Amino acid sequence: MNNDLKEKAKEVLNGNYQEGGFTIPSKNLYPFQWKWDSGFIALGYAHYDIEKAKKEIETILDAQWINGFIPHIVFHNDSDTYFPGPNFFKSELSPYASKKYRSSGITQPPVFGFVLEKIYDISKREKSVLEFIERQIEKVYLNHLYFYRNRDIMDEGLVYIYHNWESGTDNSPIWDGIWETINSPKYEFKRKDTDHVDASERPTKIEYNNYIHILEIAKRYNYDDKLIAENSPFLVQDPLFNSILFRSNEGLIKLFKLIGGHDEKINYLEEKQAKGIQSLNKKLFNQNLGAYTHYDLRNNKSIPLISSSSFTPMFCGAPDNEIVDVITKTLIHKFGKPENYLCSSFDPTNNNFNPSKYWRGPIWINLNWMMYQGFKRYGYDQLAKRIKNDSIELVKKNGFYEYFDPRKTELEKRAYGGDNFSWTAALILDFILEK
Ligand code: 2M8
Repeated sequence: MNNDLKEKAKEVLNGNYQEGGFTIPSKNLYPFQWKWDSGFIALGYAHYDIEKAKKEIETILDAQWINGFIPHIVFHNDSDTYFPGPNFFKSELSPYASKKYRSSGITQPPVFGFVLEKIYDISKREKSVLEFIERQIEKVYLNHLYFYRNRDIMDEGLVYIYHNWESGTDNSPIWDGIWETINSPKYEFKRKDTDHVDASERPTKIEYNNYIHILEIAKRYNYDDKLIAENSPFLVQDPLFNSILFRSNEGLIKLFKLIGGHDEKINYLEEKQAKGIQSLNKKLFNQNLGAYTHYDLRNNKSIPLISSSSFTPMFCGAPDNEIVDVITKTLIHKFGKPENYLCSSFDPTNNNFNPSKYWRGPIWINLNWMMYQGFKRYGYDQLAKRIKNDSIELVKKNGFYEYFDPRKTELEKRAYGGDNFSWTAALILDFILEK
């Protein structure tokens, strides 16, 4: 029944594959390799072309810095269709930066631990895939070490992000209050995203100015983590970012056990994991809202807003059954009205919800995929199925777009952003082909 969709998904991925052995998220709009995109993309390839899956992971990990950091964009190639590019980021400012590739100086969620685990399962535990994992896993472990050594300044097992682009949920209303605390000077720059996508579907000019401002601060400190932690006006503990880190810890622990001989690393990760989950439940679970929320470390207060990130701790198994019951009710009550597809990226009952603007409301297939995994993990099969079916239906009706309108009513347009978007294709493939 879904054969057509499957073939089209492969076409999208193959069409975005580049000669250098990596895959761009979408033509023109995102012409380089992005960190968390590449993880989801590799997972999609694993279903029909394991060599491409391996290559995708190899090329992103090859750009790792010597301190374990993995940048959010790797500039393997030149392109003038994106801003900010390599000449803006100037990764060479950091003494740790890769000498081989230019890159950004911010990161994105650490997806590779769980991606390697999934790829191994998809390959039906093939020996050559485990051998490949053995060759790559140290780099992924080093990336986790980087986070614990540099981004867990309170020693809580929770790591911070210092830029909204690090969260992956770029212009979420979650950050609005932080922007109000920052008085960014006006920068001269030429955006390129609105050459490709209608401005109404993208962040505003004022928001972009703030994004640039935080990057300028990081550059002023040569991307030094300690100085950034002391000086950046944006310092947040994100439930999504941390849940992905924890789910990837799980993947690494499982794979290290399979490989054998890595007891010290396993112990280290298990210790961090236990501490992190405890802190996540204590610090980021908001009993009044019935959801996990972000914590603003710079201003020392929690941000009382609900987004799709609020439900992702289920993906890493953090909440107990009581909390799961509470957050599921919140999801159904606020996001799950019958007239909406699941799941909006931001609380539809909040005044700042916008169903067509990027991370301020539309549905994203990667968030749906993580939530699906989370609900399945806790045995909420009906809800998991609804999320999966909604995702497939949206793509079937509208194409492999970047994000989708949650409203089921008649609309002139309900799919937005980049077309032929790689992670949409990759994760729809996984939805259709998962065992
Ligand atoms: C979007 O972010 C980039 C900056 O990293 C942008 O708007 O230019 C986000 O959706 C992010 O999560 C994603 O990884 C990236 C590429 O798909 O695009």
